[in-house]
Amino acid sequence: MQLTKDQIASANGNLNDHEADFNYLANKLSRSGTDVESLVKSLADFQVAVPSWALGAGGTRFGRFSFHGEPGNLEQKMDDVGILHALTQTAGAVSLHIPWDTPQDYAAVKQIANRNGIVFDAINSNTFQDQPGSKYSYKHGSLANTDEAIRAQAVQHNQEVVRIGEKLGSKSLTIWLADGTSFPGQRSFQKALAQTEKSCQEIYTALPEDWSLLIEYKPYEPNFYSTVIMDWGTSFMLANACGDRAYTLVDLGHHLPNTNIEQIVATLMAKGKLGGFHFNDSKYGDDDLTVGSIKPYALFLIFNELVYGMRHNPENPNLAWMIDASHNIKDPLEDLIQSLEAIQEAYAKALLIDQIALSEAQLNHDVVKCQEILQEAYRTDVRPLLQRARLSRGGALSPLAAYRSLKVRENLIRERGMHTVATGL
Ligand code: LRH
Ligand code: MN
Ligand code: MN
Repeated sequence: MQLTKDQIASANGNLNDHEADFNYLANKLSRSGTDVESLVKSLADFQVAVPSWALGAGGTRFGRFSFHGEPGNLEQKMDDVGILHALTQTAGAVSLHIPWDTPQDYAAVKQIANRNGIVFDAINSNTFQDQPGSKYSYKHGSLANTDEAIRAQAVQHNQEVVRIGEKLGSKSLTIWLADGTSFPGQRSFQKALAQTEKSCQEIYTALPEDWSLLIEYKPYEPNFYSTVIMDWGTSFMLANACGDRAYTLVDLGHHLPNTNIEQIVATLMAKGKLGGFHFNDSKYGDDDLTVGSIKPYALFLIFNELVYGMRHNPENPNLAWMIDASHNIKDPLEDLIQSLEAIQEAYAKALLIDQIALSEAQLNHDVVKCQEILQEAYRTDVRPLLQRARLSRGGALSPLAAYRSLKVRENLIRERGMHTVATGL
């Protein structure tokens, strides 16, 4: 199924209320010196990759519940990203996980992507599960395994993933390792780190020249005593050991409680080493909940640092933005629409921060003013700006309302059936 611009325009209906809301906000912001036109353009240009594994009702490792009309193959997943992009005009990229979503028919997959204006962003390898047909098991690790043959198999898998990505036009490989231990004494920390560094270097040196390597970290889970790439510092060290085109990837859920993620973002960007971002939200750990559902203010503070870094750290590359959220109780497309909206909202609010006034207040040690400046931006209802950005590209005034009024899920069920189970996670 594909949504046409006409269908979306008809779902949008009369835009008079939007015009009034937008004009009110635009006048107010203009009076305080904001260039509203360029702000709307920044929002319209901001694209986030949808992970192929979030399109089915995947959910948690404890249970999967079949969802109606969910995609059964990669082509159908690409169709779903097309629907999301048509509505939101923000989901112009997809991030594949291999082998969960290894293309069978490259031409068909590329054709769907082109038709929907979608590009292939960072591609993800998977050495945290045993793959059918593989000679060795990753039970005791992959890139950090004590056994050279197992490490070589894991390196080769990553190289294979790059070859797949090359056929699609991806330009970066994301690695996330489950390697670690669940009990003290199980493994030498130093040897595991050294093996991981060597394996990462092997992957990095085989990369095409215009590719980059994104190294994701996570403090615990699935191992519960130690994880080899446990934090941003370890990832940063490994990226430096690889070379200029290796970077750290921050997944919002991969931190110990109360970690100051915005400061990590600032530190990495100052060193030109923040390469990618996985958005989600959490209450406890790596909960992978809808972006902005639990801690929207924290997300805003993170975006404040991202905006600052994008303006002041030209040596930092353009970031690979991706959603990494999945659970099993919402319609996955509605959930992704909510995540995309939350990301845009946090970005818009961060763009509204009066940076000149903020640095002046910082120099004057006016702590109260500093907080007021941040919260003035945060308290602004930016939704009319998001609407304007979407409308400027032919998207929906309200993607969620349009999704429901156009009966997208009902149509997908008609096409694909009631009892469907997505591939992947
Ligand atoms: C690990 C992770 C990583 C994987 C994805 C499925 O927790 O965040 O990015 O590739 O989940
Ligand atoms: Mn992740
Ligand atoms: Mn995760």
